Amino acid sequence: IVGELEISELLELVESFSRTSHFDPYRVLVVDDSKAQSTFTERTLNGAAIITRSVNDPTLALAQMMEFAPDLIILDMYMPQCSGPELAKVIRQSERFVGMPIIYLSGEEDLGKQLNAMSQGADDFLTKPVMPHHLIATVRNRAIRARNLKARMVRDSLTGLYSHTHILQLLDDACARALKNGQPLSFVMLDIDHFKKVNDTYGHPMGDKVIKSLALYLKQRLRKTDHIGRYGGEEFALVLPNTNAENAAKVVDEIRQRFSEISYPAQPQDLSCAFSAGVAQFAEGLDAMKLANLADQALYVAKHKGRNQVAI
Ligand code: GH3
Ligand code: MG
Ligand code: MG
Ligand code: MG
Repeated sequence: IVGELEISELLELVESFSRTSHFDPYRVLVVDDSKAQSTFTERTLNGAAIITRSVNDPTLALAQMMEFAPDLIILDMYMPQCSGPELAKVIRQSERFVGMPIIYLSGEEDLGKQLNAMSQGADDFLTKPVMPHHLIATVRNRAIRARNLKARMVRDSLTGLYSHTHILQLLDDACARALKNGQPLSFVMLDIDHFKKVNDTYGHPMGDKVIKSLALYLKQRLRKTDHIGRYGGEEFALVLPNTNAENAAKVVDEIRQRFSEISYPAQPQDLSCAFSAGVAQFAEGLDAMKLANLADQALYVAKHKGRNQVAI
């Protein structure tokens, strides 16, 4: 399709893609050893259309965070298995949860103890009994800011694709899943050929347009279950679940062919670009970093063999 679209139409499509966002209700994990307290907290938040889950054993909190993917955590301070501050400290050690808001909800009224608990990486301290609208307002304010921040970290602002860090995290998750279910998984690194020359000849804004249009084409062409990242300047990374290296190379080569046929209107003459790609398939004993290295090595081979091609 892209071959027949004018670049201006393409960019309009890019804009409309980034404008459509659907609101997901906030998700809150409630960690409290008292079932009565967590039920009360959950009911209050559910009344404000906030989705909740509770764990009464704090040692299960991390596993629930991975599974439930909350926007925010409400934490009790005193629990028999592990205290709130201890749990907060562990949560903060995981790179995945560095930005996760943690709010204490506790009967502790001693300001010194409250501040001490906060110093382990929490954002707020609410004392029981809390007014429902106070709880709801605190959760909403924290959650909206955390989401905005996360969206900025997860997505690349030029293309709307996943950021370098996030695509590697998705690859990490995909490796774990592939190991468990035995399905094939491929990782692809893709790099636009002679891109420096594009910038030098046509200017940086034209370079940006090429990057955006390739991003859009990848989004249009790949499956919903595939993940697309902007790995670096003119480098992209693809996580393709349920796909072996051979099939991945086939799809990427098709995309390569179509992309190389696009003619961008420009002076002194229209511009066409190409990319090279390297494909690597997941196998036991590999992890995200090793797989990325293999794809990078394959990309290097494709470049060396003359560019505008895909290598495994
Ligand atoms: P090769 O075929 O070996 O990949 O050659 P190349 O010129 O593409 O390789 P190199 O990685 O040396 O150059 C990439 C260039 O991409 C350098 C940089 O100026 C440009 N670039 C990186 N990010 C952006 C961006 O966001 N926008 C634009 N317009 N250019 C970018
Ligand atoms: Mg308690
Ligand atoms: Mg490069
Ligand atoms: Mg390049």
